[in-house]
Amino acid sequence: MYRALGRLGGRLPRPPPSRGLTWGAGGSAPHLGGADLASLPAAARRFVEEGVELCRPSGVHLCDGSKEEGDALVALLREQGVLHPVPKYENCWLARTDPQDVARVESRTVLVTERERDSVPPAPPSGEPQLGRWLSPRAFDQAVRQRFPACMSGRPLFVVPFRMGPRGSGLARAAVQLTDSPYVVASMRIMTHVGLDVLPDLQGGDFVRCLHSVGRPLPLTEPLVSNWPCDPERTLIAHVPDERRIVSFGSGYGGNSLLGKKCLALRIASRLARDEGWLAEHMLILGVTPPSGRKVYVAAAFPSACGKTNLAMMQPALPGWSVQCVGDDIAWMKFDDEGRLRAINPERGFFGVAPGTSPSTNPAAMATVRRDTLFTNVGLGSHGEPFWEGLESLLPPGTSLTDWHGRPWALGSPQPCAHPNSRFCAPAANCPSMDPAWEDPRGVPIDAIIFGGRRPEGIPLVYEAFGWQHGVFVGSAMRSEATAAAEHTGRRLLHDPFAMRPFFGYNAGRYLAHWLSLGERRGLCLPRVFHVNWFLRDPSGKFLWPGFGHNARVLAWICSRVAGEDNAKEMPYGLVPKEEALDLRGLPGVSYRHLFPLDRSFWERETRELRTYYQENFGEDLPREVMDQLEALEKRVRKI
Ligand code: GTP
Ligand code: SPV
Ligand code: MN
Repeated sequence: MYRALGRLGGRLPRPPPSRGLTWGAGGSAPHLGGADLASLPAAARRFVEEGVELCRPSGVHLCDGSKEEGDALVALLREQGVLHPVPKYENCWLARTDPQDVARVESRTVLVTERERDSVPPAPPSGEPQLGRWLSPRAFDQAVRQRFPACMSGRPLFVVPFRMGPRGSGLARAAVQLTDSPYVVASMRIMTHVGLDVLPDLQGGDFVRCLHSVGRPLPLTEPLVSNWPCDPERTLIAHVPDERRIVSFGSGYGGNSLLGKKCLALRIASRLARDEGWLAEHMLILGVTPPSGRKVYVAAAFPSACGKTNLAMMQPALPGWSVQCVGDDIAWMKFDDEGRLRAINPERGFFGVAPGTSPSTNPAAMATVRRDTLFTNVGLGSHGEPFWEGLESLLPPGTSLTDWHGRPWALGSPQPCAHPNSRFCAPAANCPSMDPAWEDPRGVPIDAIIFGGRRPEGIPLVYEAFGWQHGVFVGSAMRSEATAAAEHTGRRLLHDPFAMRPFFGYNAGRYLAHWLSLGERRGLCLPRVFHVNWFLRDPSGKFLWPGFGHNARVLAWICSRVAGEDNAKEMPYGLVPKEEALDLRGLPGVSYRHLFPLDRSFWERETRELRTYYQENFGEDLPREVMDQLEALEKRVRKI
């Protein structure tokens, strides 16, 4: 469907060169060096030619992933006024976006399939669809035609060959992103493996095709805001899973534009995973080692801005325990020949929430961002240090501050200094707590899967599911307070099954069926399933649980369950630690009773709302087993 569109742009402005580096029209080559386009395998070259024909860039640069290229990109971005130095840190830079381009835009993110039902369950009777948006191929063609022709005029096109996943892993995937944003290229170089060694993997044509434009051809018809090109009115992030294709227009930030992340590694990959019998999940991966005992790897799904990065990099507040990080956002998992679930992190960097990150909450992240980091929408101190909410105590006396808009800012101002969804983009290799196996092509063996969300009341600190089907139900029933990672506002509770609500690459009902089907397969060693909630609050709004490093206390109980200890008691919603099985020593004011509430009216409300949610959003695509689990829970709640 999309190949035809390439022709709409007319003939190639000039044939790609047979040798040499970058080529450009009328001497406007970006002079960034770069590799010979002729080195591209034929299928990739055709993809580039189609992109050029459609978008009409001023030149083409094939990225080689070299250090020189990185330096040249930074120089270009500084010249364009996009990057500003962060001189107190080493090779660190700050970008400030147009305030209209600060987070993922879920309302403009779509799946394109012939049949609507392949993308989403039947439409809810009222209100907005919650489990993804479908666009017909015809409407998609039209949307592309309205946006892409000549959209890169005056800007160079970067060809970014990249791989997600460690070299040699059966799960790793090759891809090519075409983009007119050097900021995106600089970020992709941190988040994925970019390099010419990916080219051989493109040979068979089996690579994910990613096309991205900020949508601001030159000359500009209106001035940029903060030197940040974007077109919020016409933003569209489209996925064509049948063609392994991603097309993104109008935004230059985060998951909208770093197409390896949510678009490829979750939406496209979840579809591949279903077809091929594996799992692509919005999960961190960590290894936890008890003082004496075997290391346990866990994968945990929390919605955006609910604590994945913090948990993945946690320094345990329990003496003798250690936690090591494999990944902070995405897990690709497959059962091996012995029936063990093995996980890889398809990414090579962190795109982490800045506010709240501090030496006391996440020292590993603070160490990680000291060098080679791109900060976006954080504040800047006059000594050349990045600043955000949570770092107040680090400020040298007399520091003056600039907020994320680049305006003077004073402590105590009503508006935050850093945007709530400001982020750091940093190489994982910088993180002092990376697991020795984080790039192991075989992945790490997963013994437990943890779900969680921001639940101010009713949901206990931790519970274990009764079994696999109940575990799938627990994942499907996840809810969490809205966060700044997308355009939602306020403290509203959103349903977010498996933390995948914005990232399903196909019908969410079939996704649940895929998870259930693993429970039916013979010979698999299924991980135990847990649910955690670090975010219980007292009536005054204060957190009841200290969180962060203290979450190791919960991991310790999870490890004991994996080891087969008999230290749980049954509640209507699942298994909780016996009082003596959860180490709460040294936590004054934290009471077991408050962390494990059991309130019949809460659970009546919760199950009622869940039933309505399932009916309205999944309709007949909800697997029977999930409804059976809800009915069983309703029955247990009636007995409270
Ligand atoms: P995405 O990158 O958007 O997917 O978010 P994430 O899931 O990685 O969340 P992250 O770890 O960045 O945490 C987001 C926010 O939650 C930050 O402001 C943290 O300070 C806060 N947070 C994380 N863990 C805890 C915790 O254990 N307790 C409390 N109270 N806050 C936490
Ligand atoms: C999220 O929203 O879950 C993120 C940020 O990790 S983004 O990469 O923008 O999707
Ligand atoms: Mn994160």
